[in-house]
Amino acid sequence: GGIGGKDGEVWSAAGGTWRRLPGVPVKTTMTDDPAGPYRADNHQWLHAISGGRVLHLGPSKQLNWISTRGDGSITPAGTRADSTDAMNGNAVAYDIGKLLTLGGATAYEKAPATNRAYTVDLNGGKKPISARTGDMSHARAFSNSVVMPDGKVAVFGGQFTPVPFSDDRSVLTPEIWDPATGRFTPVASMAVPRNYHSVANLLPDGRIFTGGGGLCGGCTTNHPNGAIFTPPYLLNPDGTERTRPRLISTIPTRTAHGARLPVRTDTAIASFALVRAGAATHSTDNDQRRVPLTYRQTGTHAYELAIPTDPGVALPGTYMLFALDMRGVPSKAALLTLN
Ligand SMILES: [Cu+2]
Repeated sequence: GGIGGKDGEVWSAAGGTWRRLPGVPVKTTMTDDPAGPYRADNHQWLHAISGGRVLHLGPSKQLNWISTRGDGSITPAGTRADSTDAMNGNAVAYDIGKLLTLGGATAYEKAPATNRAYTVDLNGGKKPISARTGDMSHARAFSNSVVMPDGKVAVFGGQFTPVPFSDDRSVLTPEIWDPATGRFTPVASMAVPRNYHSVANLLPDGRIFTGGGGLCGGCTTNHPNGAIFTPPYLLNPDGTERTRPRLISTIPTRTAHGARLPVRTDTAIASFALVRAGAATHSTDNDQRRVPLTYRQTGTHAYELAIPTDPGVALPGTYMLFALDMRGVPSKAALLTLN
């Protein structure tokens, strides 16, 4: 409630209680929005890592390290290369300590969106390393982006100039970003605009749900419906469905950090990945993250997966476990809760 003054707080799962962080004033994290604090503190991109620390990596052009210990603290962590403020853009944790940011605008509404995208890499030490990657074909704000089990990121919807409850200049062509090339490739177009209040989520079968948009009382742009996107990795060139690898052993529904997980499959596997269940709202999804797993082969189509020991790498929560074959085709996922 209210406008401004929303300084940091930490929620404790154990007690169900909130603790204030007087050392984490919201002011440091705001964009330069012409609408002032009503908009400037909105929809922050927050990425939790080890030791109770969080990288605040947007939508303001200024990045910050946040510590949640004691009273908390916040310290500057550079910028996203040549990025301006990118309100209503997306940030996606596509690999361990690696995020893709894209789109957004310098103001919450009625400012032109950007087609630029950036990588932010936390693995190099103290300061995150930001770099410009390929541009999208389309400028977008109010889009949603989803990391897939192979580490590529699919972006859906958005519009050239963000206007809440409007579908003007909607982008109907999704694009897929490849971390290996830094390029975006357009894919099959959507029938329904997905802008303000829309969502996109990876499904346990490796497809992607896109839905919603609008959803105010009497707006003409309400979209109380959804669609399923089938990524190219599930299809042969002629459009028929590819044969998928299968997890054939029973995967436990719960496991712990540092656990070794035996897995049997029906074919040779090239990689395994955990993708954390998303929580998409207002073009922001701080919950989704992809964690590729290290593993060793123990027999024919038999593997032992190493669940990361660090809860800052594999945040507690529910994950989809995918096995990918030599062609990059993912299995259907087993759901696995890490706590
Ligand atoms: Cu809203």
